Amino acid sequence: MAKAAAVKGFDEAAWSAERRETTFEVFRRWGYLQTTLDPLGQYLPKEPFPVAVPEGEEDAADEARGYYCGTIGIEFMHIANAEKREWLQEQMERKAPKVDQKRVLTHLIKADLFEQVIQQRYLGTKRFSLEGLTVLIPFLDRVLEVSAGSGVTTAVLAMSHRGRLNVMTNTIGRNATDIFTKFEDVDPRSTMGGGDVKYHQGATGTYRSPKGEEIALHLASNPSHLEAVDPVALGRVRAKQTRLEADALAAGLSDGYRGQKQVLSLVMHGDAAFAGQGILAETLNMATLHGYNVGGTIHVIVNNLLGFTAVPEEANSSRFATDVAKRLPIPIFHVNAEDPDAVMRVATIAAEFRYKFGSDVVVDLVGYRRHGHSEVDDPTVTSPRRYAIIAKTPELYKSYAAKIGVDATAEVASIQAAFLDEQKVAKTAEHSPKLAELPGYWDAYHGGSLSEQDLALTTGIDAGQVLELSRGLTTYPEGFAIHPKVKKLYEQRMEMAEGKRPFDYGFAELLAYASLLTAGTPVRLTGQDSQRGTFNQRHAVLTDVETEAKYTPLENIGKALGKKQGLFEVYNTFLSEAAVLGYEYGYSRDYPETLVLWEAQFGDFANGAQIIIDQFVSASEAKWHLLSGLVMLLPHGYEGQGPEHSSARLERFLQLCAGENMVVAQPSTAAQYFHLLRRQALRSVRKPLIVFTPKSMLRHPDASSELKDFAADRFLNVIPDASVKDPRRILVCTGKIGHNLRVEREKRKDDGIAIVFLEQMYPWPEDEMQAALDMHPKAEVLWVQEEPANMGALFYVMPELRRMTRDRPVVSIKRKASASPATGSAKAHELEERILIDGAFGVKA
Ligand SMILES: Cc1ncc(C[n+]2csc(CCOP(=O)(O)OP(=O)(O)O)c2C)c(N)n1
Repeated sequence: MAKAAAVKGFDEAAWSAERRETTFEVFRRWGYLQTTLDPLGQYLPKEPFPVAVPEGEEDAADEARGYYCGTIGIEFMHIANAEKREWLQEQMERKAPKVDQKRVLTHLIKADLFEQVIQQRYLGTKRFSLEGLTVLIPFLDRVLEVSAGSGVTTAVLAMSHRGRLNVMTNTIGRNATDIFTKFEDVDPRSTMGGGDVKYHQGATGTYRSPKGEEIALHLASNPSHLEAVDPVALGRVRAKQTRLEADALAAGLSDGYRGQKQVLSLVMHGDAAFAGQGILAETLNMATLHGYNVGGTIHVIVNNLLGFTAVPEEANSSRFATDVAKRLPIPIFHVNAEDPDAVMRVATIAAEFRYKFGSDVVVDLVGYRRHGHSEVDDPTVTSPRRYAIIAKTPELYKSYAAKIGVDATAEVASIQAAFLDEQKVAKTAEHSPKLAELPGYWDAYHGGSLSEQDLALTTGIDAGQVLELSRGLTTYPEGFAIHPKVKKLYEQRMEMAEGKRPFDYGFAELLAYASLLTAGTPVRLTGQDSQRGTFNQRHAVLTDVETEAKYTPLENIGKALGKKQGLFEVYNTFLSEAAVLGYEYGYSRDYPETLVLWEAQFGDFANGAQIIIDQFVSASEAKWHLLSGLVMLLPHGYEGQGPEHSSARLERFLQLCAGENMVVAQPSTAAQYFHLLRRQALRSVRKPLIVFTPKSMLRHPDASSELKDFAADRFLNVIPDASVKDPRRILVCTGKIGHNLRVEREKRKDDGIAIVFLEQMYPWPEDEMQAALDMHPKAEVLWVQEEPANMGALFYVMPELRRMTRDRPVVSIKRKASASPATGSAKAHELEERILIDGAFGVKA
């Protein structure tokens, strides 16, 4: 070095700073590989750097090692944004800030003793203990403290089984007695056939920071299916943010980000689940998308390096369970969970980062699992070495108290006594407490059965209103270069409104939205290509052919008509079903006033979201008393497009129906669709609505409607057929096949056939169907469906029809049972349909 300095003009300080910087760059990029993360020293051994440290830079290397190779590892050099990288670097390359160690210790004691009291008093029950990762409790406390200081007033938290009861008590602030009462299971009769296990239920509470700031906390109810709750939580956050934003807007206070700054999204994960479940990867992809952004989610991996009995090398192909998060330009922290001070430091940086940059951030808390997967499971069978180490590892509060030099004996005794007291109270409690209380905006809505008001509801609008709304719907700015085809369509829509042309589905739908929006109901519609509509039918968003600028008439309909309006959102979603449906379900949970709709591109693809349908949409009222008015739009119909573009699997939805849990409908005309959507929004009951929507029928003359149809009182659950007298047969059907049968009847001039449309399948429209059947008491009854015998509504409808017709025979016409929903050949499809229709008219094939 001395030699180099002798060269004339050589700036030694700059040269040395550059060498130091180069050395630091190596540690910033690769330091996380040389951290000590597994507290038990078994997994995640140090790995050599892929790049050598520059020679002669030992001092700089030592300093950098101190920042990047201790008990905190950070992956952040994949973030292209220099401001974010530099900010993170600054946080890491400085002395660790002071930690309120006594507060941390208290939380650690509470976390461990809560588990120990359950273990003592309810031996042999599952609780999915947090022991081995009790640092989660002070971690959450710190995140919330920093967040409260940054202006957060509400947080939605989600997590699976691990440590959930602990978080409910020690973070959310649920009375421990309530939790213990669940172990007592004192009131089984109240939940027969419904309810849920204690470690799935939601909870609400309040966080109070040391300075007295408060955050309303909501822990989302979740099912066993790991990670399924992730998008649901984010959707809930978005709804809460949108509500705040709408309130701010109304008060003239909106800055566009108020909601995001005030509502925090925090999701906890198991390590194996984070690495394994695709819905998590889908959820990560929402981070910055316009329709899904929530201003950053703090993801926390409660990482015990085990997934049931699986070890890390069985759980993920890469070094860390978190590697899937590298799809995003966000920091990933790994921290040894047995170093609470380091964990507090990471909590602070993570919460500040989320707030400062509105970005996701991942924190991987690496600890262990003191017991088996559940407490009734013996882990020494599969992980004997790890559990031998665990047996010798003291509780964290003990080692931490020793480290900070505090005698915690008295505090331990008093915390233990408090939990034991609460347990005693639980033993004598008479009823299970309700774990979730709904916010005030749910007051106007109810579950269970339809109210009188719902039954009396009318949804029609008169011709004057149709005309006015249609003007708003077809107005766009002057100079906007609209596509000639869309221009023509918009002109045709005005002709529909003027009664010169029948209404098609696409316009009837927009008319329903327009009528709701201008009466103050917000509407949120999402789905792949939903702005235009997969079948080119909607055109809710216009594209300027010269600039590609977008214009959405429904966003501006209030302005166009000189009225107030509700918020209209329509998004083309990314290519996901599970996460997107989960998100919209979550949104509907926190915004019951909004008509929330998710549209599948083709109905079949909804099976990619099956967990959300089974675990949330159909069952949340029964399990958690939680309601949703979510609408699923599922294009359905046999049109020769092959196995995956025909069936929305009607049978599966009908099989999920019981106890008035949801509504399943297939409106056969444009106006019926209009009334159904309005009914869904205007009812006071909140039930998910599954709508089987048309494809080729979107513009079919038989499915179109007249102006007067929009003025009808309401949606008809059954459309009877009074067009024929004394028919020999009543064909009962739903959807597209009914129109085909009508066309056939016309062709054959056969007036011996009545065609009855079942428009609402569930709840079964008993009275309306009885009336439709009684209209033609001598006719034989046939159920006709396009689906094969093992699919469609057959299994559901036949017993109902048989019961209702008593002495009249009921038979069915359908395709023969098949493993695949539909043929791949368009010609075979036509042939099958011919046979079906001939059968319905009584012609032998
Ligand atoms: C989708 C899904 N598949 C399988 C299971 C069964 N299961 C329950 S917990 C668990 C292991 C989870 O491991 P991890 O995510 O690491 O969380 P931990 O229990 O270790 O905290 C498994 C496989 C499940 N609940 N959900």
